[in-house]
Amino acid sequence: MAPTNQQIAELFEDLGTLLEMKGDTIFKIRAYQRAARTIEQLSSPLTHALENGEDLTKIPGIGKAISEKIAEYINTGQVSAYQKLLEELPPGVLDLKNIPGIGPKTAMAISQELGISTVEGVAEAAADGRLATLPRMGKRAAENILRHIQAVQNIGSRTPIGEALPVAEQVIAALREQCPDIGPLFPAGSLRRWEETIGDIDLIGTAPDPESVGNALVALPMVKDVLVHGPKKTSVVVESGIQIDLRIGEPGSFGALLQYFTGSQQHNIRLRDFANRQGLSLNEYGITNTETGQVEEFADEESFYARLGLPWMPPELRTGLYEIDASLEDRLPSLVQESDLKGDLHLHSEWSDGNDPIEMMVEAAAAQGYEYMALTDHSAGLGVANGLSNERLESQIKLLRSMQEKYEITILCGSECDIRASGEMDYPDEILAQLDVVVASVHSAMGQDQATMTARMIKAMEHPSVTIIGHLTTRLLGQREPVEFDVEAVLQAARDTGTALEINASPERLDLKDTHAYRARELGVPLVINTDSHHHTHLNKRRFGVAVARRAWCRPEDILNTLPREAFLEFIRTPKPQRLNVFDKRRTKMVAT
Ligand code: DGT
Ligand code: CA
Ligand code: CA
Ligand code: ZN
Repeated sequence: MAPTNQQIAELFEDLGTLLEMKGDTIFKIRAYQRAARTIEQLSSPLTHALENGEDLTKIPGIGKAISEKIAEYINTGQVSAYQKLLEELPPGVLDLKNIPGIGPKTAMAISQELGISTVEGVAEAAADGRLATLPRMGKRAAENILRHIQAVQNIGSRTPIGEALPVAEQVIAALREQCPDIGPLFPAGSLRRWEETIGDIDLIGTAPDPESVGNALVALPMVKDVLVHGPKKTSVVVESGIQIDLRIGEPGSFGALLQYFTGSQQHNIRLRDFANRQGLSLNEYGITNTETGQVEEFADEESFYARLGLPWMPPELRTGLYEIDASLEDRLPSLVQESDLKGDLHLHSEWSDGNDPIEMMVEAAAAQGYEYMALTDHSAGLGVANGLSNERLESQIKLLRSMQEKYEITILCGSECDIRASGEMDYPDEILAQLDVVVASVHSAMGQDQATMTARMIKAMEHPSVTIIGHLTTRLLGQREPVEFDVEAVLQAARDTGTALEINASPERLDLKDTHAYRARELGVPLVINTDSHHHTHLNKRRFGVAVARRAWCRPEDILNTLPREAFLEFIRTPKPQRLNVFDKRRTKMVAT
């Protein structure tokens, strides 16, 4: 089989890692990493480009050497430079490097000094104390590595939403193509509720010929296994290993079907109790009067809920916790939407570890219809991320200020500045003071104990120039556990210092997660939805961040970057913590209307 772009991108990512292990030059490592990013984003397969005789070096970031390796991979199924590196290095060392908390050097040390070549082996060595004896490791770091390995095992067969949603969209598009007369066809279940991980994808729809849709599903090229193929339900497993349950019902009872399979199970149980008390019972076909046995059907969810005396509830709220009581008391929030966002305050360019030139990122933000954006390349503390020295940051500020006249969108000068292990910032105060927006993030020393990490975060928030804390917990879904800290103390400090907290929309982070964002909102912490884009197409990922905010019951006025330009500028120009007044003013006003 010809390799997919994804596989080619992974090969270059691995090549970069192997070179890093060998201690090769940063320049060469970065070239491979950037090629990997570019290839991942290409809209058409490289195999086709090669067949058509296209010149791959025309693609930005792909030079002659890389283009030859792509051709070699496609033509022979392997790349000799890669094979050679693999042979030079101890077996399994790449797998070890993929464990969070283990960098290239540690991976080398583990395989050379402990003779370990598997993830399971590392877990054992972490548990029995051998891992802690390695140089620069220690007990605490070893424990953290064990936690990360367990995080991967715990996610088990659940799929992060960032992977599941595109699969669902692809299947829906393919089914529509095969059966043009299909009616509504939506994701239901956890995907419609925007849970951060998805057990399986549920698709619910109607069609004049329901069986034809099930037949079309089992015949899709991406389908690897058929579990159920019946008149009411079809279940398949697609290539990526995700299960898809498809149910096609009657248009007249579509509301009950969609409602039932949207769940959550807990919401349905609460709703059923609520209905039972009215002498009604619920199922996926409709609402039954328990006395007469008469079944009422509902074409949409609104009429279904209305029959129970309830308003329609956004799926993100259907957890079975508070939403039914809130709706009875008319307290359902009107939730923030993508179109409410007026800016993105966390964007990277090729000046640090982003893929694209500054202009491209500015234009991508403008294309979203934003009124403002902040460019926030990394500070110098990060070696491979190509962070900006004081001098490079100052010249970037000059450049951005000079670019402004060409654009309608307000370009804010920013930085994603490392919070050092001590809680100090990675740039001197006088440099930070020149910036409009400072996103302060933890990228190192993630294994600190809870008290140290809490103090570190609070110290960063007390800095007058820090606008936002980026991806607070640093977790990577299913890959890296969050850092340990006192969540309540940190959220309270955010409010006290007037520091905003980021909801990082990047689907591998989703950090803050929904429950943290919920509490932050209650405390009156300004929340910002940022994409942390490293590529101009990543700005579209905001939908995942908006979903977290919605699951946290956030209205537009709870989200700082829904403020119109003038108000947002007033916010950042007012010193902390008084700037909270700008945020609060709008919150009370909008609550009243
Ligand atoms: P998942 O797939 O684990 O991420 O979570 P869901 O919520 O998508 O669960 P799934 O796929 O098993 O079922 C979809 C929905 O169907 C679920 O949210 C509620 C409804 N449902 C399924 N089985 C039951 C059940 O036994 N009782 C009730 N009340 N509802 C059910
Ligand atoms: Ca499901
Ligand atoms: Ca299911
Ligand atoms: Zn970051």
